[in-house]
Amino acid sequence: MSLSTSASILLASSISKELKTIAEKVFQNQRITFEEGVLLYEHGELGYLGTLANYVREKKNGNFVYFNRNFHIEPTNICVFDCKFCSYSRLLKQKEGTWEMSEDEILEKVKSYNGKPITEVHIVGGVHPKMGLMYFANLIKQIKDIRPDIHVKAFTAVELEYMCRKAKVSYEEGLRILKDHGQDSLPGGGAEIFDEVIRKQICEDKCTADEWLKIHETAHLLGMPSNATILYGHVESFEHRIDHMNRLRLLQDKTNGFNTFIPLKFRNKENQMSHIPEVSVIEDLRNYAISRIFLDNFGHIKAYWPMIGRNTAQLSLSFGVDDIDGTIDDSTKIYTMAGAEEQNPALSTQELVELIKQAKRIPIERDTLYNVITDYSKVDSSN
Ligand code: V47
Ligand code: SF4
Repeated sequence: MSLSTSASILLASSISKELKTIAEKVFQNQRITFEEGVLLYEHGELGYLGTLANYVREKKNGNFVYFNRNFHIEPTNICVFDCKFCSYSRLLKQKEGTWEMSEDEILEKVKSYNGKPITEVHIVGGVHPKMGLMYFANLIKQIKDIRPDIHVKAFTAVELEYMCRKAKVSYEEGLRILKDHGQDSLPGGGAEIFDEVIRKQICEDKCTADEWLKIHETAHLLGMPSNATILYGHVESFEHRIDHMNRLRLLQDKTNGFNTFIPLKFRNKENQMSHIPEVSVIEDLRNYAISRIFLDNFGHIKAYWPMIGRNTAQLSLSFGVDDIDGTIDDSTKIYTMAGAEEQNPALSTQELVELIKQAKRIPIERDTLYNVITDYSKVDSSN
């Protein structure tokens, strides 16, 4: 046997020993370290990762898969920032391809859902230089006047940082104003990759990682829960993905204010990073699984089905995912413009329920805070 063959056998056996140690830790409900997270990315094969992630997923969420009935409002795609991965935003001075909804159009859209059992409106968009904190606070108040029952999940930390800076208020003051006007929680966008070097390469002019984390921490302290995302599969390394999740895990230890973690796969259509190939479905599934294993203090892992498509969303339910977002009603353009699987994302509740049942899981319609609205194991699905 040559020296290099025996060295690689030794290496392989030490890696398999480490993978065995990680498996033991997971089955004993112990937290894995940064280095172990990286090792999972480097050496964990799909079946092994799926087994571990499914163990964690079933311990936390049994056989349930959550979804909600929601729609999106994207008030504008005009944005002062220039994220290299963004296919959706346009500068104010650009004439083509921009949209700006008027206040009346936004309120009409909300009214169009009157009588429909929608529980959440998700409001995000470009960072428009002329739409400020008080404009949005009053908008939310009017939305709540129309639909007092609806949960308003609005504004990424990127939008909030800009609004607070322009209005010359602290994050706490800004968030308090929005909360008093009816905002209930924050979506998870704008996190991208926290590592400062990568952030500079892909979105250098928007809020920093520390600002993103501070805004979410402040929201949690004010009683506004939030989500967290990661944008993966571009120029980042496995270390950067684990570093990102580690910063979230530390904040969650402190506040317990995150509801769910949403891995977002980089899509490469018509943006400044279009030369970067997209990662495979196998890598998507590995990434969901490692997120589930690493983020031991997050209740839920969400697969955003309009982006990865309904087939991969179904598969992800065996790799740590317990939430597939909502009905959406064809109300978002962020992903369709970036080349997502679903070009007109809308699923009826019945279709979502069927999709989950086909994966042999129990569909649960939830509200934004994961209170159960309907447990479909107790409902005749022909209804
Ligand atoms: O921050 C932009 C991402 C995010 C691309 O909280 C892209 O429930 C892939 O955060 N390829 C905004 N991703 C959307 C978001 C979100 C979505 C669904 C649910 C929730 C939630 C939050 O979209 C941005 C950015 O990371 N994004 N361009 C692209 N080319
Ligand atoms: Fe603007 Fe958001 Fe697009 Fe960045 S990702 S350019 S902040 S709309």
